[in-house]
Amino acid sequence: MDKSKLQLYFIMGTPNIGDRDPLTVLEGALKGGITAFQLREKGEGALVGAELKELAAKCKALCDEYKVPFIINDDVDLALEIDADGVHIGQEDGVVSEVRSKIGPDKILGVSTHSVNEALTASDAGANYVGVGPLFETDSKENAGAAVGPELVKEIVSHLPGLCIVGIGGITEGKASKVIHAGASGVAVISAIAKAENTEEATRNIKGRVTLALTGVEM
Ligand code: 3NM
Repeated sequence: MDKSKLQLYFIMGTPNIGDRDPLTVLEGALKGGITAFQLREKGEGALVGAELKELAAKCKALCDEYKVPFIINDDVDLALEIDADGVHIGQEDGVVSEVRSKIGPDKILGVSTHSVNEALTASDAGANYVGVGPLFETDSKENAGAAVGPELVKEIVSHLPGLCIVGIGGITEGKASKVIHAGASGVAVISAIAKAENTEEATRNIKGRVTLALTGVEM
């Protein structure tokens, strides 16, 4: 896949944003320069059924306006129904090769991984990119496990140099460049954008750090 689409990958669901409007938060992030978006409705109060479908369709329309890929977490059927650009699954959410067969060759398929072996298996089974984490401590995912640090990204890159990797878990503006320097194509964040007071500004600041780290011109 086009690695540049992973530079700043925003993940959000309604449980991450309190009583704010998800489309307002998403639009702020799009204006600030996110390069991909994943709708992840998980946890207490998460939308399901018709409400989830309605929100997903609206998020897709907004992402389309900004030409940013729209990815759905876990729900392969919903992704197909609303013609999302891709799906992201965890280790427990299905067999990667089966999901690939179901969505066809053109949609983006991302897989959460936590070791070199998992990354290799996902890549062989047809993943376009892998998420690697949690790199730092995070409150956004239940049972995320212990922070593994950017070293795991480095290790996976050394074994699988061609693989698109996005670092995830506790990434903030201050930590983004460490993740890129470890060899990731980009950073995936929930809180650093979803919980920011000014969504657009926070997004722009993280994007700036990522871009500088990728071009190697930071001081
Ligand atoms: N997956 P925040 S960590 C959704 O390690 C998710 O696979 C992770 O949220 C993994 O940016 C995580 O707020 C939560 O830490 C990321």
